[in-house]
Amino acid sequence: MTPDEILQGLYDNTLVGNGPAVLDLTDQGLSAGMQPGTLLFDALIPALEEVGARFERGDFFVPEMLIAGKAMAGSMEVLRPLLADTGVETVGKFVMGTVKGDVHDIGKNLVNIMLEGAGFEVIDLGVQVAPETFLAAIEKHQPDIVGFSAFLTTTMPMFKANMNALEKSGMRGDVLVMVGGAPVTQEYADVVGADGYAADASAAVKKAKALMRAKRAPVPA
Ligand code: B12
Repeated sequence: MTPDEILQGLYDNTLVGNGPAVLDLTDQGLSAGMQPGTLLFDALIPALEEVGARFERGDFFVPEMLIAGKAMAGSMEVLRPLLADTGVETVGKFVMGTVKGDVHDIGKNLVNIMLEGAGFEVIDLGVQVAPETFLAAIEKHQPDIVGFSAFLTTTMPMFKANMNALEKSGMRGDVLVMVGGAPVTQEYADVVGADGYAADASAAVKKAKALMRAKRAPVPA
């Protein structure tokens, strides 16, 4: 197979969520001497972007997003350490977790996969993440953005608890905050003082990228 055929195959198979083929083509590409960054930026990320676009148009639904994301995640397991070695610059660093009291993680994981697909380094703290755990992770990893996910009306108030903890720690100014989850709305995000909200994984990536652009090129005062 030529490098172009490998890239096309990676793109096509990621789009349809054919995990074993994606993994096989990743191995073939690397064995043929292709750069991990080429496989990521010229095939996997464009495929996930297309998945996001199809989802927005209503041509793809959550299951298609999940299987495409999973297919890419398999390849990322192989590529991640190699990318770290070659020093490919990430778009930004994102710490993500489902808030305390909440075990829903399917939506969060989908956002993580799409963020990784877009070139973010994602540190996933898992579920039932207490405010102090978020704080410790922010201190340790110094992320650009922290994401809080909640799927229950009873756990959404943890956003405010996390924000208060951030303020109290003095780190609020160092990190942007994004919130999301099935019951969360833009209005609720505004009330808790988050910097960004998104209703789905594709919109989350767009918002995160926009926040990074604003951060890197702040409007002069
Ligand atoms: C699967 C599921 C479960 C699974 C979770 C498995 C898992 N590993 O996640 C299990 C069975 C464990 C579960 C348990 C419970 N669940 Co439940 N669950 C669901 C269900 C059916 C699907 C949720 C889901 O994963 N959707 C798929 C994803 C992809 O959803 P999504 O919203 O589109 O995700 C996107 C956005 O939210 C956004 N997003 C998500 N996180 C973030 C974060 C950031 C930063 C950003 C920017 C964006 C973002 O991007 C995502 C990807 O596109 C929903 C019903 C529903 N239709 O939502 C109920 C639901 C959420 N559960 C509900 C309830 C009540 C419970 C329980 C309390 C039931 C019980 N009595 O035990 C427990 C609570 C457990 C706990 N303490 O957390 C209620 C919540 C009602 C409410 N408003 O509070 C729901 C709505 C069902 C209902 N209609 O009653 N549940």
